[in-house]
Amino acid sequence: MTSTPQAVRRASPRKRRPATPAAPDPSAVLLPQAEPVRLLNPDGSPLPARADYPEPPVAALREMYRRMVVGRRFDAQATALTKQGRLAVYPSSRGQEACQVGGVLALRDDDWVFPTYRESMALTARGIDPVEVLTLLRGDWHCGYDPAVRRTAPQCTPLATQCVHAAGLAYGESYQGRDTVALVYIGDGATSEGDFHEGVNFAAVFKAPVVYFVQNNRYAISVPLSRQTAAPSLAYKGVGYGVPSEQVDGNDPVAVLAVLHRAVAHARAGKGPFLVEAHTYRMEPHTNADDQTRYRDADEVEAWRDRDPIARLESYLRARDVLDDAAVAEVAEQAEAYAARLRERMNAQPTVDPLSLFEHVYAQPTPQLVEQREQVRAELAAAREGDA
Ligand SMILES: Cc1ncc(C[n+]2csc(CCOP(=O)(O)OP(=O)(O)O)c2C)c(N)n1
Ligand SMILES: [Mg+2]
Repeated sequence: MTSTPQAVRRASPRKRRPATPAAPDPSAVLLPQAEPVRLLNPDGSPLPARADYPEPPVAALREMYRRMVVGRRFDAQATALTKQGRLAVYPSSRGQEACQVGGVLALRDDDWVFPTYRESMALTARGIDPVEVLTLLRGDWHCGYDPAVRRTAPQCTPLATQCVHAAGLAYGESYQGRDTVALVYIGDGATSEGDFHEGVNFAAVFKAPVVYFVQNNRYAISVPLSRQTAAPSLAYKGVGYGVPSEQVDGNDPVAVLAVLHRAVAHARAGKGPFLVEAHTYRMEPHTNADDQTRYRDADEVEAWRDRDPIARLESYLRARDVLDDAAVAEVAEQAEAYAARLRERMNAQPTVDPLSLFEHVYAQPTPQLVEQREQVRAELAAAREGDA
């Protein structure tokens, strides 16, 4: 059988067209690395140094250790104050010390912090008076410190609303020619909120210098991460908005600080926002009002004790001979003194003027408020006369 011309053509070797070079994948520079960045093993032994995340200077790590130890003692004291009725509620950040302290250590004093209810430790680590930090949780009507002076927004309870506030503030700062950075603390659960997405999108489009720092502590009250998201990492949420992202071991203090240094430098250089997801764990219940035995096993909590961020940094610094028994004892003493002073001040009954409720609501109070204020004033006067 003779072959057809077509069959002959098929049999002949194909002419190859020169391959078109593949277009570079624009998402490649935005995506986080597949594994969270880690510079220390859980036992504190160092991993090989990396060019992309150079280790922070030893003085910064020693200071981080000090603030983490004081922070943990503050946190334990605040939890005790809820049991004594001195605080209405307290969301503990025990176990999250590397994130709490790393977030503020990576910033300059004139940068802005946008915290949630979970960040009391971060704010005290920033140097804000602990009694002022706890004012809101004591049930007072204001946040205790002056946000403009401390460059720290009030602790935000409505989830994720701080994401849009930070985008607006950071955009305003850069618009006025300042190189201020705003760092947003946000939880894993709150990344499902619309405000998170709106804030990240706005910041990306307008190149606002914001670091969105997600503390993934694996729970939103009783809702575990697996019921929160199907994303492989919360840091993947940046790519859809054109925001570069990274994930880090949130219980490795050295890695947390190294990654945040890079994120802050990126934002400060005018390159827009950066998203960091820190993998960590909340060791205590959501607040003193939560029963964690209803949604997680004690074994799970125990397993995270082996990844304690303070023990990890301490053993690393000891092995490097930059921390010894005397320095550890001195820091522990500072932490005790800090807690004792806080206890003493929180046990003093605050004097609150009920009429102050009417202040700072409107520049010009409405006629209704004036009427109500006068009514309260008259009632207080009558009560004083009754006492006399
Ligand atoms: C808009 C809004 N919805 C619901 C709540 C109730 N709420 C308070 S804390 C919380 C869980 C948040 O979890 P996550 O963001 O992971 O932060 P974490 O408490 O773990 O630090 C919820 C649902 C709220 N405060 N605001
Ligand atoms: Mg959470």
